[in-house]
Amino acid sequence: MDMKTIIIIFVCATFSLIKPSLAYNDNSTFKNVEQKNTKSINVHSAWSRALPPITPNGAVYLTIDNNSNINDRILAAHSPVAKQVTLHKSIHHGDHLMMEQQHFIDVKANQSFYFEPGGYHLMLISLQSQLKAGQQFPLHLTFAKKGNIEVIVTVRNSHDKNNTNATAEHHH
Ligand SMILES: [Cu+2]
Repeated sequence: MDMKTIIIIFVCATFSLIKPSLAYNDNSTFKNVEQKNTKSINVHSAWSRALPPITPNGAVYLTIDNNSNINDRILAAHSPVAKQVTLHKSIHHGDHLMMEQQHFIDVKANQSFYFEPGGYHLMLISLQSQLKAGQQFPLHLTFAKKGNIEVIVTVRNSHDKNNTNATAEHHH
């Protein structure tokens, strides 16, 4: 493992040290992003697992269909339920399941990209309140070309049958 890899790998438990009282980022980064090709990318099937009280972090899973002929890239994500939302990939390092932060994620032309348990996910850092089953909240994705897309995330219990992609549990 080279030095660069060591630097970008971290465990999300680190974030439990961040006080939730810190103000979360405002949406000022959205203002410079133009809205283009509004029908070319479809974000759907967004869900998050219901969590016990005082759980510091959560994760969002969703599907992105890039129906255009243009490669695009996710640069950032935001949600009012968390202080910060980061792009993560779960990786196996020996016996350990770790999470590697991604600075961006490519969503190639005419392809779908899946955020799902055990793989890529959107990490909700420092939740502002408990995520309860049945609740819904907005999440904004910032794409390099498409601009901002808002998706509504539904909170589900982990035993719900709809969580069919839950092949690997992943602790935060
Ligand atoms: Cu993570």
